[in-house]
Amino acid sequence: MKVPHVLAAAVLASTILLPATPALAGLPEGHQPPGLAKQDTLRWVAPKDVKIGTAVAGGGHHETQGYPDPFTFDQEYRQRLAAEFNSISPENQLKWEFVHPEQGVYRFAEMDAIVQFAQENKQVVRGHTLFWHSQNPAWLEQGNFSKDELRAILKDHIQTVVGRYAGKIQQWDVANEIFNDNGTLRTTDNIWIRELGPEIIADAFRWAHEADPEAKLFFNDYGVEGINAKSNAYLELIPRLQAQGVQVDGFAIQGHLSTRYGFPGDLQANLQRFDDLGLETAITEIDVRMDVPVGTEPTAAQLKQQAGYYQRALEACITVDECNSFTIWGFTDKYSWVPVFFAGEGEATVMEEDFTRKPAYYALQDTLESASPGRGNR
Ligand code: 9MR
Repeated sequence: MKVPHVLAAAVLASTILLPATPALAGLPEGHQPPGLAKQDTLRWVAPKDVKIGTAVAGGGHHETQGYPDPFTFDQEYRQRLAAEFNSISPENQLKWEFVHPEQGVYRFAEMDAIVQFAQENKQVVRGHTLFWHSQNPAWLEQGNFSKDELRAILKDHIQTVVGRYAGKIQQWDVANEIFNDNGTLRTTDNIWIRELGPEIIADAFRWAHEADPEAKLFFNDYGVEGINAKSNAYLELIPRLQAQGVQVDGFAIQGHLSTRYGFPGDLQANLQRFDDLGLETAITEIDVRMDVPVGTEPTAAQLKQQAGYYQRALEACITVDECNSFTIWGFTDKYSWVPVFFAGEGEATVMEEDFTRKPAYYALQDTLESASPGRGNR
């Protein structure tokens, strides 16, 4: 479907963060500002029902490490964020330590700015995350609260945060990484499960649903790409919660991959078995890291292997009916979390630090385009 000219002009205007002036609206179709190839961006070539997303860099990879918040100042970053994607996820800005830094004190400015950006650029937002063992503030983890107090703290947090963005967040990673690799619940490091028992998981979903009945509520985890003990645990848990009347809409697979390991060839079959339960599925944090010793560049073979992984993951998602959201965990190596966490590894995203598109970018673009030839989606 050809995108109507008026619509194209409006999107172009918001994409480059300029006011929609009559002059801009009157540009001939196909006219693009230098450096912004509007028509071949990922969101423009994606099938209509597929959201193509990225994490919005920011919030810091380590509390102890100086790290700029590119969303606030990097204009090229912002332009590409708007031009390429129709779904965005806060990388850190909604995690407890950022949004709830002191007891009873919420800091919403960063997330408000992301939500506003999404609205201006006609993007949906994935909320990440409400219930996790990591990136919790010290006041919470070391607070020695009673069970009743903890329950009230969690309820207040979920209702306040979900309620604030009701109608503005499409999907929530309500619970993140609740299982160990062997499929047992994280009863030690997850404060909620440890202190309040597994039943609290259902309550988290109930409170989120009450605060925004329209939002789609997900479990999200890593290491669940294939069929294994951890993904089996979700396959067993979700229908059990639903049978209790708890609203769970989807299962999300993060997808932090490495070229050191083979591609998880059973990804599609795994997504499909959740789809068969009537659930939505999503890929929420994909990146594909590789070995790049300091002072070296990735080889063409490495980049090709990486592109293949991105492509196969996207194909798996597109093939499964209700897998309609595919998010990369950052789109430029300039701000990727990977080198900070994995010494000697990096290059995990689809663009170089200077935003040059890598083979992985083109693999995504081709896959989206061939999934729905000629259909414009913004
Ligand atoms: O990308 C995030 C990085 O900036 C943080 O320092 C890190 C701390 O845990 O979290 C990263 O994002 C994680 C996400 O929230 C959950 N899945 C794993 C991601 C990569 O660690």
